[in-house]
Amino acid sequence: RELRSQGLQTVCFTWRQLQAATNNFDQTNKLGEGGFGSVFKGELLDGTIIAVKQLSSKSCQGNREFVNEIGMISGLNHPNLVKLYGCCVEKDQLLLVYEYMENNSLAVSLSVSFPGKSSTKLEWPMRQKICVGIARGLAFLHEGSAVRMVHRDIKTTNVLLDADLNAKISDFGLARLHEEEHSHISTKIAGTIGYMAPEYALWGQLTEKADVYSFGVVAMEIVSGKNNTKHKGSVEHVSLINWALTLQQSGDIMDIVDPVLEGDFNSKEVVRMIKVSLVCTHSSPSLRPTMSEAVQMLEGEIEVTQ
Ligand code: ACK
Repeated sequence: RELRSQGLQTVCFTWRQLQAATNNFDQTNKLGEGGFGSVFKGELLDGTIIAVKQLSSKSCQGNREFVNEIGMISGLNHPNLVKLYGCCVEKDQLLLVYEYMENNSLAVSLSVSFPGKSSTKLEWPMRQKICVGIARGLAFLHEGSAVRMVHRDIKTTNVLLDADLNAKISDFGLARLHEEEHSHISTKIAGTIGYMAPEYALWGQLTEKADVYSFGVVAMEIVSGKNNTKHKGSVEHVSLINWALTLQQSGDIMDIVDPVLEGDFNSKEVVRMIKVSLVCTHSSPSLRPTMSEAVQMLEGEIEVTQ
């Protein structure tokens, strides 16, 4: 009702349709789970493969995020955003229906060997394409669509890869509308430690530059092959970005690069990606580029200035 009153166009699936599509939410159809609940693979009668996210919590928070997610992305169309097909609110269930993404999340793809590919790891051209894809999706969210928004939870588990390894941003449960000109101060900080911009984590100062910071961390994970969360609190490295900065300052910038990529990349592109990651994670939000500038930097159309 709340969504209809906002005039939103979302396909309402019936419980029966989704039950049939997922073989009654059979465990063998389960793609995985997160704090929100479980995700099931399904097939609609017309052959469309779908992913059904079943929110487990009936708590206020789960409800709010559910309504928020639909409100934020229904009607948004971009090749780098996971498409929401619709939802179902029957039988006390909260279900979101998305396009199916064949190749897991970026977090999984960076950490495990890659089936069906010659290399056991994601090859450099793919990593470059994924990084630019995420940047394009975010640029669209920030500047390209009718509604402008901040995602607030950009991380490698929220980037999914389709059959052709196109990166698509998912999980809009925490997304917020972008506040024009001045920054919005949030009293409730939400997001993921390790990816959160310092000004947001410390003072709740929320602008699109908070996503730019998180993108920079993700870009560093892509180029280094290192898992940001594993670095957290480790004795060796305060954080992935600090570790990279130390290497950059000591003059060994190429030591940042994932060792499995040896000989497999164009070093100019790799250096560019490292620089973009570092400028995006600048401690001062005003010195971070916009996401469309980051796209141009990654593609070599404009220089990274810091
Ligand atoms: O990394 P994964 O394989 O990709 O495991 C997680 C899991 O569900 C919990 O989020 C997977 N997942 C989420 N949305 C989709 C989707 N649209 N298509 C395919 N898998 C998905 C995600």
